[in-house]
Amino acid sequence: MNSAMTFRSALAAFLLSAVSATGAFAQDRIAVLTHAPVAAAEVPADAIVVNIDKMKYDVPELTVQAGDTVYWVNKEVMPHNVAFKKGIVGDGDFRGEMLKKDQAYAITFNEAGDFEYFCTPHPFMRGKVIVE
Ligand SMILES: [Cu+2]
Repeated sequence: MNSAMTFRSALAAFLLSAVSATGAFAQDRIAVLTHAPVAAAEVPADAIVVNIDKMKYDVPELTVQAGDTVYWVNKEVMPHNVAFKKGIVGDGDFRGEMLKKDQAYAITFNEAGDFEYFCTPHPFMRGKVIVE
């Protein structure tokens, strides 16, 4: 299975899960294209990207417009993710899948606001997306 097929399979799985509106995707203020990480090579050339390297998010404070999609790309061997505390993106908390080296994770921000996030296993890693 090539990576493009994997991406489409994950997208189909997401669409199915969106119908039931339960679990990790039942968040009010964001949308996650695929809960499974995608290869960094699949990130569009014009994407808004936050790289993760040397135990840091390289753009710790990022400003975007409502409707924009942000891609996080892990550049190092240490696995990282993107997580939000309870109440930030919905009623519950949100924990993105762990990213291995050269894997990406995309979140679309649908509403204006400040969205502070952190890395689940390294809570000293923090960032913020400001949606206008
Ligand atoms: Cu981390």
